[in-house]
Amino acid sequence: MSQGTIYLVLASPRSSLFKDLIEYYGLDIKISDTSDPEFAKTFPLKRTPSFKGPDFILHEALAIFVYITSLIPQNHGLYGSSNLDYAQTIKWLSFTGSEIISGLVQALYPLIGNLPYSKDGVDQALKDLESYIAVYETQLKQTKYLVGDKITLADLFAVQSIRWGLQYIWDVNWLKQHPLIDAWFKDVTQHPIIVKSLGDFKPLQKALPNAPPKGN
Ligand SMILES: N[C@@H](CCC(=O)N[C@@H](CS)C(=O)NCC(=O)O)C(=O)O
Repeated sequence: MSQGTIYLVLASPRSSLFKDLIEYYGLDIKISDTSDPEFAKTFPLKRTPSFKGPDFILHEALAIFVYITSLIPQNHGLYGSSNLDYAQTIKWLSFTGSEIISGLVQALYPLIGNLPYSKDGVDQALKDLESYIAVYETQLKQTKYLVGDKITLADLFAVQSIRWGLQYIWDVNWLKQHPLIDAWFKDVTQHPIIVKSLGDFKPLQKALPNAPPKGN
């Protein structure tokens, strides 16, 4: 019996890892998108990711990660190997899904016309993002990965948002200024679960300037 349907916007850093997990572990979950009429009917807020199980629904990326990874039979180590590792993994998933992705939205959307533009607003959002990225960096000075010496779901999810940033507001020069993030990103994106989608990723040579969107 099908394990459910997940609704994703694949370009989004909150959605992209779900497809890789489902395919890598061969889960019987249908991948659908926001054009599916069932999506708007079942999830009136129309936010992704959203999941429809056999007799329940879930929204919130964090909850969907916990549920979907519970369907993977083998001891996959995606949350590390102790209760504390589990808590740390959840901490990083939450931090990435809230602070980092919301920060990226605040910096990027005004540049592409999805939010009203103000130069100061974008500068502030970029500054806020630097302080969030510094939280990853502080951890990566202490441990090879976000939760100790092995890659967990925390890293696999976090690099989705770095990838999104590197398609718009950060570039090769930004990576040079963040050597720990650069090395960690290159390493994590070779992990077997995500290498197919991110292994060949190339960051922008030149990020979008802090300027009103073209056409305005
Ligand atoms: N708190 C939710 C946020 C979900 C969310 O805002 N998703 C974005 C895409 S990344 C979305 O669907 N935006 C469309 C909208 O808000 O209408 C979660 O963690 O999953």
